[in-house]
Amino acid sequence: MEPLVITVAAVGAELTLEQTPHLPITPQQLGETAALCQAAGAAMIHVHCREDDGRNTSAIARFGAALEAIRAHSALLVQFTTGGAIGMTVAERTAPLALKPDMATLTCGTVNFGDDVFENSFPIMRGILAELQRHGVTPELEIFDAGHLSNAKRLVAEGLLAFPQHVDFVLGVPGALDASVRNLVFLIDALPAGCTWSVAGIGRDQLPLATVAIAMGGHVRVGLEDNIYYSRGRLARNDELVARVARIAAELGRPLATHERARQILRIP
Ligand code: KMH
Ligand code: ZN
Repeated sequence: MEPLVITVAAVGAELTLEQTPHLPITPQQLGETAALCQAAGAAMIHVHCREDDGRNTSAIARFGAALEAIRAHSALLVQFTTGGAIGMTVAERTAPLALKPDMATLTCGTVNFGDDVFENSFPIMRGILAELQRHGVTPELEIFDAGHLSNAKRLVAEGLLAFPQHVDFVLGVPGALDASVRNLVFLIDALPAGCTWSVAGIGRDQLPLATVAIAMGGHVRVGLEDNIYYSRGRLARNDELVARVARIAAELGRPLATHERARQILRIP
């Protein structure tokens, strides 16, 4: 089986320090987290940025400082969010792409997100895709719901995207597709030939879906953005979540991808 690419989604846009003290808020903390997660077995970091007071930001200066700190402390591939936070404009969501990270997300459809709506209409997706292409940044297609894969296929039919792509199934968001093995298998079966995939289970579904992905030859995203607990009632650190996936992979005989190997697997030029 192909080596396992572990991505750490370290902070997200919504969590607060009241929920967990382990969030990397500053660029320096993101850099230190990157170093710890690389040592634990990660090959890529998914990046959102915060101001010092914890508020989400799309400021290019903050993403630039984060990129510099991550690269100073680690060799991890750097994947920027273009999902940002609820309510952000396409211009805000895509501004950091000018820094040319290794990869960036493209959420492939609108979805309920708790009590909010995470809006990704076709004009929004086309706008983000145009910016990804303008800056030569490789997309990771984020699939929160079954119809999102159909939307990605429509973008391909429009000539805006070509398969194969790397796809991340984000399962278990309140308001989107449940994080079941049955749903994961259904989605994998609907993938165009040659696509690679990873899974990001939300909350308590993170660990079982990661384990299934290791066994099936997929890849794994873990981290506080998706799940803040190590076990019931016990808050996690990002590197502990990565280390646990690495240990399970070792038990199952699945080697880990280095950042160089991950670049090949994810088709990052
Ligand atoms: N914060 C969510 C609304 C992504 O990073 O691409 C969107 C999100 C997705 O986190
Ligand atoms: Zn994110």
